[in-house]
Amino acid sequence: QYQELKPITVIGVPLDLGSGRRGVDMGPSAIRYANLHEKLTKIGFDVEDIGNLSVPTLETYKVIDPKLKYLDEIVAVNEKLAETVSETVEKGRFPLVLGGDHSIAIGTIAGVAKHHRKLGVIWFDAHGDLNTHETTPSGNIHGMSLAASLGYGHEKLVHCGGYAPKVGPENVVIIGARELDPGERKLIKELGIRVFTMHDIDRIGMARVMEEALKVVTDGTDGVHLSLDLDGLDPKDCPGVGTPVVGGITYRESHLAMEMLAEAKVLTSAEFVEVNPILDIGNKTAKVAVALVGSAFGEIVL
Ligand code: EXY
Ligand code: MN
Ligand code: MN
Ligand code: MN
Repeated sequence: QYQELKPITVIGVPLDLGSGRRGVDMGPSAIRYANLHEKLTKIGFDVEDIGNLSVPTLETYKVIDPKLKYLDEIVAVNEKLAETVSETVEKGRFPLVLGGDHSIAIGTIAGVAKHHRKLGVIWFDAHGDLNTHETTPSGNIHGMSLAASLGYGHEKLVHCGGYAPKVGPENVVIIGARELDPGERKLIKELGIRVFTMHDIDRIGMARVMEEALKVVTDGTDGVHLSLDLDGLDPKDCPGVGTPVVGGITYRESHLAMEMLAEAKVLTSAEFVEVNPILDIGNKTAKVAVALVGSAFGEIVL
């Protein structure tokens, strides 16, 4: 079953503890404000929105380990998210998760992976999110979420949902990378993770990148998760993100990627993360997120 036929459940996760700054906790509201519900119902989907998970705020917690900032709070939210996403899948509904910083991918993927024999993951991001507490330059857990889903990092992150790993490196593809740390480059080499950097996208074009990417995430898998970090797009199109990096994916390239995903009819879960309305201009980034959701769910596939 793919997104074309499934009813959708929207889950908000206003978490900002995984990122170094406030603001992304307002991401879910900004995306709803940009008419997400209307966008999906207009395409013809049955959409329920279960609101936001309850999440602690930055002011009320102190950092215990500077290499794993707010670990316990983030683990608690992700355990709850994994449960909620898993229940959604069990009800035969498509989980559409709104962030919140990218550490929520740990919970989303934990909630989804156990329902699949083998899961593919498309990680659309300027970053690799492949650090662990041993390699992180910031201690921010949003930069560790893909590593944790692959089974690398602090065991409380790796074992979210009570099992590990969630996904194999042979079924992961990163699209849009343009800021990778030494520890991430090492892990990419060791695991042979397919990374399409901005250089690759410039060289071979997004259409070819998506053709290759779709091969990777569907090879032997029975489901594909899209983890879309809005900072994967160029800050000119998406200024309202936690960690902007110049020279990103254009508005049209990102739509082409989503439209090809819709045509492939392989998506079984998705999350849109790192929208920071504080840094945004006229809710532009949230509007892009909603537009991309529309493309990913077949708005223009005739
Ligand atoms: N690689 C840097 C770090 O690990 O701190 C920056 C990570 C940014 C993560 C954002 C969500 O993509
Ligand atoms: Mn409705
Ligand atoms: Mn990210
Ligand atoms: Mn990022």
